[in-house]
Amino acid sequence: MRIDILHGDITTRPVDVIVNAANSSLLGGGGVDGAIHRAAGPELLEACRGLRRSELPGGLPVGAAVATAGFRLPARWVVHTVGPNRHAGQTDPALLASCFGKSLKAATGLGARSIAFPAISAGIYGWDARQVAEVAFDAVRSFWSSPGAGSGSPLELVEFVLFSEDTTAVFRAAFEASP
Ligand code: AR6
Repeated sequence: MRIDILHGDITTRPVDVIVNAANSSLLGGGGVDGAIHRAAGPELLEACRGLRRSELPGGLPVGAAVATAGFRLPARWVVHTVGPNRHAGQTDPALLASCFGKSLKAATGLGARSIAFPAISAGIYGWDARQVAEVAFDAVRSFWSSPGAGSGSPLELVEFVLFSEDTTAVFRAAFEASP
C-alpha cells in the first residue's frame, strides 16, 4: 500500500474512489463538496437525494461514510463522509479519524484499489491542516494494522489531494514526521 501526497483538484483524479467532505444533509455545499457535485453532474445530487429518502432519512452522521457512483467523474465512486465542525464545538479527533477509517472500509467493500482523500474538515469546518494530516496518517495506519480490515483490503494506493500549496507542504511535513 502506497501513500501519495499531491497538490491539485481531487475531482480530476483517475482513482477508483474519491472522498467527499460533505455535510450531514448530503445535498451539496461549498468547498470540495461543491466542486465534486459540479464535476459529477446532477445525477450525483439525485443519488444523494435517493439515500436521504431511503437509508438515511435523518442525514449522514458526523464520522460516518456512504458511497454513491461517481457519474461524470473519472472516479468510479464517491464516498461521502461528514467531518467534525470545529465551529460547532466538534473538537474530538476520534470523529475525524472515523471519517478516514470508515471511508477506507467503504472503499474496501466496493473492491476499490485506489482512493483519494481531501483534507477533511480543514476548510469551512475550521480544523488545523496539520492536525488533520496527523489524524489522517494515523487512521490509515490503524486501518492497515487492524485484523479483518486492512489485511483483506484490495486497496493499493491512498492519495491525499490538497488544493493549496500551503496545505500540501503541511501534509508532506506531517508525513515525514509521522512514525
Ligand atoms: N480538491 C481538493 N481539495 C479541495 C477542493 C478540490 N477541488 N476544493 C476545496 N478543497 P472544505 P470541510 C479543500 O471546506 O472543512 C462544504 O460546504 C479545501 O481547500 O471543502 O470538511 C460541505 O458541504 C480544504 O483544504 O470541507 C460542508 O458543509 C479541504 O478541501 C463543509 O463544507 C476541505 O475544505 C465541510 O467543511
